[in-house]
Amino acid sequence: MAPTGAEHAKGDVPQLPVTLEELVTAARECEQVGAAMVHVHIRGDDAKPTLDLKRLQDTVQALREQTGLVVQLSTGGAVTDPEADRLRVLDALPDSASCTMGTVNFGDDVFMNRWEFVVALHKGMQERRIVPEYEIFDLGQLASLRRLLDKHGRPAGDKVHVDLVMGVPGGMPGDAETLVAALRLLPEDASFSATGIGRSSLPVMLTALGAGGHLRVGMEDTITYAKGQPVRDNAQLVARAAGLARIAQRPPLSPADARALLGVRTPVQV
Ligand code: KMH
Ligand code: ZN
Repeated sequence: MAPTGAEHAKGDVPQLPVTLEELVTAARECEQVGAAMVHVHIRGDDAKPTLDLKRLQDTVQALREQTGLVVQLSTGGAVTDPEADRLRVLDALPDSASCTMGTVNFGDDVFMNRWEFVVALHKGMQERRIVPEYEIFDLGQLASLRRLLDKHGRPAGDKVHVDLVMGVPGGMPGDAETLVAALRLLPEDASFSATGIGRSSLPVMLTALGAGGHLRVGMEDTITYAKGQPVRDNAQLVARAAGLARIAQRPPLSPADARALLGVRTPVQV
């Protein structure tokens, strides 16, 4: 689950978890209703996105102490974050970190992920034994993932896990046809999860369940639960996803199962 993101302002979405206390509370509530992993963007005292290393380290520690979730830090940050700050995220030694596989238009902005930068992230995670989640915003990025693995080797833990982030304005659409098209391009042994931004949340969730995928939900991606109904909190989204997964006879994984699926190991400082 992705509780915060970097795009929504606390002033517009008061229920968004932005302090460490709010984040840990959200993570605990979500774990209780079926989440296995937390994808973390943190905020500063001004509630704006930050990649401050000390704050990231404190966040990883607090989530490890107070939840059993797989702790994944975002290296995507906000579209304005410099590459050096995004690479430094790895020094907070999370269980997992995101690694976006290419540049994509992102609404009116550009989410920049140069090839050399992607390679540096991939290698940085290999060295630190951090498990990557390869974030895919468009189909061509799956070809880039194959190229990355061919040229630079398998990730830490030897499992390839992909997250399809669908429905970003500028990226691939969040619909069933596109999700099925993505499956053809996945590395052979990869596992995948999917999330649909905004109103594509439910179509993507239902298609991913039918196609054998895992789910990501959270207020990073969706702040409207149903037409005209703001999301109450992250646990509301996780509970709905867990319920649909049970109906689909694909009940949520425990955090321990997720660790095994992803090949999570103990990270090391380099
Ligand atoms: N906030 C987006 C610009 C990631 O976490 O790795 C990038 C993002 C992807 O959310
Ligand atoms: Zn993110």
